[in-house]
Amino acid sequence: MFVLLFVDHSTLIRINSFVAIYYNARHSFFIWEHKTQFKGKKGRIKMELLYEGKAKKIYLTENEDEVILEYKDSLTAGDGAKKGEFEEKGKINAQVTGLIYEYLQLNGIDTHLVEQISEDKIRCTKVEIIPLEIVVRNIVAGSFSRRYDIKEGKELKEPLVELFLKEDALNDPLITDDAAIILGLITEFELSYLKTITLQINTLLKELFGQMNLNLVDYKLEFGKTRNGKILLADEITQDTVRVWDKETGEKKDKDRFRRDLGNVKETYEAFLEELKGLKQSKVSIETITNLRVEQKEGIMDPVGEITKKSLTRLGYTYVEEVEVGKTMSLRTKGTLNDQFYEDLKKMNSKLLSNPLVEKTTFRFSNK
Ligand code: ADP
Ligand code: AIR
Ligand code: ASP
Repeated sequence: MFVLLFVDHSTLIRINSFVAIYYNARHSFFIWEHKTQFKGKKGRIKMELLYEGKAKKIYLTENEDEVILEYKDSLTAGDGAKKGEFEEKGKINAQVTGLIYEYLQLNGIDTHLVEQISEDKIRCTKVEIIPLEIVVRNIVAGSFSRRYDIKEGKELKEPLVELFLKEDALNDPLITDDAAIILGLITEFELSYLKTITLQINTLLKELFGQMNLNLVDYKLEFGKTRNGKILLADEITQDTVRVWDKETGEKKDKDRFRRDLGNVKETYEAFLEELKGLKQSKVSIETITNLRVEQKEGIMDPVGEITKKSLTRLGYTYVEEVEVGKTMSLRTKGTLNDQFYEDLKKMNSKLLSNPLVEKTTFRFSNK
């Protein structure tokens, strides 16, 4: 104000318009910030919408290694063909996923969960999703029942892992392991890694849902790779992605209530979250089997192989062109398969199990 007393009229107008521009700019900046900021537990987080899917929105944050997944109230079936929604659904599913992923992490499974930042939002490690839906079936239901015309409810001899191509436009078709590998969607190593983890998750989920008096019929998982190539369980585990039936009555307690118009959808989702909240998360004993095959590197002499080949030729098997003699090992270890264990395994291999100068090792995993 003091300065204004000494300026002429035109300068005053100029100053006023600068002040107006400044305030307008600040105002729009405030609106912009308001739209894109979200107040999380640890202060404000800037969010930029990256993708909106059928059930969730993905936001980028200032941390390029993370995303925020916001769970929507929408409900779809048949790859989006049937649509519905109910209030609170997003909040329920975000919390269900949060609780289940915490339990899986407690049991050594690598997941994308960083923290639940509000009832409907989860901060996650950003991954590139492997475009495969990995389905595990314990009991015949859904598309398996229709595909092979087997009555729903039949218990399978062993849990079955099936792969589906994640492509809504094609209705997520079933894909064979070989096709997934040949199409470059996944490597043989990654497939054995993912299938092993997926079946360990089966044991963990059966235990958890068992406490809720529910049978785990089937479920779908998605995995992704971080910028550093680490494989994480991503996406969600909710009533949208599992089938669970009451152990006594067989009543369906999942999205099939919506898919098949069975009613009580919201009540079923709400009750599931309430029960899950009341459970004690415990550690479950799980073992991992690693099969190692150690072979001579390409171009390195394999004297034992040479001698064996010569002996076979002497015995009359002249058509034998080459013999490679490697060694196989099998390790049975406590705990679930995860990145930390794989890093340890590589160290065990280079320190003791093989001679990395002349030998190469392939790892394959299983649960038995
Ligand atoms: P859809 O894409 O099938 O409609 P959603 O509505 O659930 O499914 O959208 C969430 C999308 O986010 C999915 O495509 C899923 O593969 C992807 N996604 C899940 N977790 C992550 C993550 N951590 N990083 C990047 N993308 C993710
Ligand atoms: N699923 C598969 N695609 C999307 C989802 N949510 C889940 C279903 C079911 C399992 O995978 O929720 O638990 C097998 O589904 P289907 O339709 O192949 O029988
Ligand atoms: N997840 C798919 C969808 O949301 C398929 C299904 O659940 O039926 O449409």
